[in-house]
Amino acid sequence: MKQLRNYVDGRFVESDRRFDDVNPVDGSVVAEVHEADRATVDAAIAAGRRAVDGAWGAMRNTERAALLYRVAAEIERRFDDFLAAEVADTGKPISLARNVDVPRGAANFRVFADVLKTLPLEAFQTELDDGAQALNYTVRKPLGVVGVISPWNLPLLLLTWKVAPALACGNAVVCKPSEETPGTATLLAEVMDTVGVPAGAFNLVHGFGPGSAGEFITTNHGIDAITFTGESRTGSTIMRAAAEHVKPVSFELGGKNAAIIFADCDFERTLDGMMRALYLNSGQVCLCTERVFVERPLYERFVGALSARIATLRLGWPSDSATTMGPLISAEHRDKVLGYYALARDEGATIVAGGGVPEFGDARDNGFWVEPTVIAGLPDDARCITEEIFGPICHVAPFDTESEVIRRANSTPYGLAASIWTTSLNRAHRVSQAMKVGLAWVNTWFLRDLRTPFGGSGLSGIGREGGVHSMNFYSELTNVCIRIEQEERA
Ligand code: NAD
Ligand code: 6OD
Repeated sequence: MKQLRNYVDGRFVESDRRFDDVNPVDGSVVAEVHEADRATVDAAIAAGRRAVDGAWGAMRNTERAALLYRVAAEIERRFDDFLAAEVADTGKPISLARNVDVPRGAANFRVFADVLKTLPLEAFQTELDDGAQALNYTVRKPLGVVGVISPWNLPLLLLTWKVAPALACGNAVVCKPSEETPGTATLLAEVMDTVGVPAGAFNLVHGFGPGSAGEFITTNHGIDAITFTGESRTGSTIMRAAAEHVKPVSFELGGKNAAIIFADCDFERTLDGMMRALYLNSGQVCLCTERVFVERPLYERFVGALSARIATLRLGWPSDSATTMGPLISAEHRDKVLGYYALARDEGATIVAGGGVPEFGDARDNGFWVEPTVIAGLPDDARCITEEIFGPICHVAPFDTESEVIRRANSTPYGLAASIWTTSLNRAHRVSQAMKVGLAWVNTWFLRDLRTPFGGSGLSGIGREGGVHSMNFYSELTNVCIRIEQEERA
């Protein structure tokens, strides 16, 4: 059986406690994972501290950027290994991992190396009342040892999205990937080892959240900051742990994202876009849409066309290039999503499409599959409309006016993403700016430029990452203020 080990202070470390890494396609075991105990996590944090105080901390920006480019190149050289590991852990279609997950794993390192090389210092010239001047300039220093805790839905993409800028800023990292998807993180440790990232700068510990590696990271006083992607409830627990020593946190959390479709939209493009926004990665993307509002004149046509398109989704083996949808990540998550399918019926929804479990007549019946689903007819305060489900399900509802739909779309404690579909330029600007979200897309969805701010408000998170925003989170800024006399003293 393949063994996935921890990586601490530049060495792969075993553990007596092991757990299974399960393939959600058919429930088979992919690998045995070595769970880090508290001593291993403490050792990783101590190694991180030594790295920041030692060779890693002393490294010049240009050298650090060069190392990050080498990480990107090595991920690309081992592209097929990363692809196989990501697909085995998640069951996602190989086409998706090939086009999104693995390329973004490499791109995250390249982009933040670029940002590091081009980031200017901030400076202000201050004129004083007595005629003298002051020159203020700001220098960046690492925060220290950063705990990186990531989820299972886009495992490599989301881990590297935080590891790359944290390393670019000269921090050491102690990473804990989701227990569901430890594969690509372990390969990343191999990459760090191969390209010569100094011992202790990158550490990887495997395990669970409470009572395991996740909690051991967040409660260790040697951690200087925590960056986390996952459920809002977990973010709240981590925030409590971080509060004791007032550690900075960056949180990318859940969403209950709305799409607003106006009657003047480009219908076919909107339908294409919505199929991605609803069912990419089986709806397991924090940005996915779960609430669709359609302007009334278009409502029946849109619902009919959406149902017809859902029937063309191909639930299949990940290796089949025709497959367009995979399983959910785990039995537990499948049961949660099916619980919402049942709740939708209890709340009085009309099941427009799906709503069940597919049958394959082969090993996939041991996996964690659900049908892509559309529901309708629920009031805005129904639980299926207000709670994040994180599966291939959406609710469609008609609306009559722009102000009405803005109010309804914004009436959620989450604030991550929205998409607006219209050909009216004025409406596009008006409505997207009125959305209480961190990310508003117009006539597109999940189109990313890694220099832009990414994050959410409310239950969807704290802070923004991306480009300079990441560099600001992962750096400690020191302002240097120098008084400059205007006259030479005799
Ligand atoms: P999760 O919160 O259950 O787990 C995320 C990570 O936190 C895992 O590594 C887990 O082991 C760890 N963890 C759990 N409890 C912990 C604790 N008490 N202390 C420390 N670590 C702990 O989330 P998930 O189920 O893996 O991911 C799905 C969720 O993530 C969804 O809610 C989704 O919306 C959200 N998400 C948000 C974004 C974003 O950018 N906003 C991106 C991806 C996923
Ligand atoms: O594209 C990104 O940088 C990013 N953080 C995506 C998050 C997707 C959520 O599942």
